[in-house]
Amino acid sequence: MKRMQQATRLYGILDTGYVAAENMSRVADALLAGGVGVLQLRAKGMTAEQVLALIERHLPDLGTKCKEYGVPFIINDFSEVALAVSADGVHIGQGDGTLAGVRAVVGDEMIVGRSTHSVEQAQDALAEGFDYIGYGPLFPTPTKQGRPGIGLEGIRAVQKSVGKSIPVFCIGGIKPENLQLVLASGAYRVVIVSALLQAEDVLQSTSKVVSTIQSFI
Ligand code: TZP
Ligand code: MG
Repeated sequence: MKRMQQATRLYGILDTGYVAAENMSRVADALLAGGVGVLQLRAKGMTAEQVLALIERHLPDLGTKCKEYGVPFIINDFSEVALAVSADGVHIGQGDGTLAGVRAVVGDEMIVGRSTHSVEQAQDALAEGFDYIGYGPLFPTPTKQGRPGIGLEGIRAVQKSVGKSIPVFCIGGIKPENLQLVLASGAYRVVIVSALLQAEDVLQSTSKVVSTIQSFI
């Protein structure tokens, strides 16, 4: 498995829809200390310049902290921001262009991930050469408005079709309450956004989720 660690099973997202700028650094620390294996910064509705300013003002040490934890730091949507802050990767959706377009900006070393919503899109992402995929939303979620939940039935088919060559992260509406069900439906890796960011104790919730995931082989 290139670029991503085999052991990485929980992907955390620092999402500006849930965390105020002044709390970002504290919440990032809690996600990292709680045991996320990848950390993405997602700022829907912001421009690249605004995301860069947010990082400079509120998260100047995040890249260094992620390195200390051995956790890849990923920027959602903006290749130029990833390059400017020396992030470890970029994540793009179906409508965000091609892998070649991202590589033209960030070069060959960065991790580049793609959101997928079907077996076909997962296959396409694999063939194109993405380093990992997200698959979802499994359930409808306020974090990704306007998208239907695609259910749990396709998880095994996607994982089978992608094989072991790149990691598949299931996403969308996953919470401590349904995590066992998601794992029992074949998910090996998951992304959890709102349920961790809105937890009373982010560190403790993250580490509980990590324990639950690890108890599932
Ligand atoms: N892509 C598909 S679902 C989703 C994204 C970014 C949001 C997942 O957030 P949550 O809060 O864990 O449902
Ligand atoms: Mg996008």
